[in-house]
Amino acid sequence: TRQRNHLDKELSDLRTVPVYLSHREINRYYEGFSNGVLWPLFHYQTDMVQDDAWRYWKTYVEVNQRFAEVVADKYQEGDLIWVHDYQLTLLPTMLRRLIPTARIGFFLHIPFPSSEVFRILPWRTQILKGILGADLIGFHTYSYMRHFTRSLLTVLGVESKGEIVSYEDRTLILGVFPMGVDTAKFERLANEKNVLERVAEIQQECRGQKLIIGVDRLDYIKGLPRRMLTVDRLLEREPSLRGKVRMIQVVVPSRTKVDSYKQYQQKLDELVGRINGVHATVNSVPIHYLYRSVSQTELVALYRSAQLMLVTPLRDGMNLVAKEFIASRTDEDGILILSEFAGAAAELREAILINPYDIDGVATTIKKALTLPSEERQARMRILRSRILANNCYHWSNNFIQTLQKASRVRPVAVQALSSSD
Ligand code: ADQ
Repeated sequence: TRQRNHLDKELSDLRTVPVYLSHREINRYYEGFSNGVLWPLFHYQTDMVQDDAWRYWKTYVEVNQRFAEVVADKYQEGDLIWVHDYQLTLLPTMLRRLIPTARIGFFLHIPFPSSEVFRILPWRTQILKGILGADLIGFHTYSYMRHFTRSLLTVLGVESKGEIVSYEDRTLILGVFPMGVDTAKFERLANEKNVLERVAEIQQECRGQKLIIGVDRLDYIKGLPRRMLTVDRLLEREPSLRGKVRMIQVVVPSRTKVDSYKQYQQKLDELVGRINGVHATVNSVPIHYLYRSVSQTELVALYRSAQLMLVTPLRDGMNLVAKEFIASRTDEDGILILSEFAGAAAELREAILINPYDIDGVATTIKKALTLPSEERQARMRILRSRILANNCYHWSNNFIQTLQKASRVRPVAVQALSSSD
């Protein structure tokens, strides 16, 4: 109790109200249903969906209800409510019941899958109805939004007109809000003296080797084994590159209690060991694998030091690492190889887009990219930079909030006018 009181006080100083969960709830609601069912399904990893999902559903509902009660208790007339992500899909409608006039926004940080994949979910109806309690529903890309409207139609029979959905007696707006990063912060860090010193140090340690980097949370959606196999294939096909390229892969431990993550980590460890065993020379190993979180300084120094960054998720809602890399390249150099299955690919067309499943093809792309002339590297980086600088994380949140303010003012009459004009 003493610990909890202390925590309550600290959170209240941050104007934050906690919702406490028991071990059992964390197990079933968070690890079981959210991360063991919704996460893999929404990322098209259907084999990873836990087959005992039905054991967890009840707790998922209960915890969403608890959040609803806590929010309703704190709610004051005129507040805007912004619900985030797949752990809280039922919350918008639960809140709508408790506070019918509330202005509620919902943003999904992960992909919304094709309706053919979404309808695998036994609770597809409840989840869609849960989200529909919001006035504004936001996604990272147009294609996620289209998948959502298609699911509304096939699962619920609810039609949408462009970005407008009429559901029961209400009108909702859908919107695309590609999330950005704090570009000013990364630019500032990238030019700091200690970061530049660290860049020089890293480059010296590389002794003229081309540096390729990867930075990811440990997750099976990030495509890490295939990425390692791509490096393997590159060195197998081009033995002359052995000792000439160095890959630094930083992996941040995550969801370490979930079994599928533990197995994945083991698989990755073994793979890196094998590849290094095969391609190492007396004085260099190809893959430097760091299984830990690194400081912001070190992260930006890595972004700045690399010739090439590999962002190759099998699916990813957006992928902010790709944008942080671009924001850090104040030198307007560096190449980004980006999976076409990351939400970021919809905006970052000047990156080199690849299919992460095509291991041999990506190996060829890396080889070519490493010899790209500097004018082309810079031309691509300049456009990428202008694009992400214009859409940073502050722009993202302001845009969502302003649209929510407008969306929650839309009444059926106004909607009639809107829909007849499109
Ligand atoms: P994540 O899957 O966590 O986010 P991502 O968007 O890449 O993935 O963000 C990861 C964050 O962690 C970045 O800010 C990065 O700097 C930091 N990070 C990663 N590796 C690190 C390391 N080794 N050391 C220190 N920091 C590290 C989810 C979705 C994404 C979506 C975001 C935001 O899965 O697709 O982009 O939400 O909506």
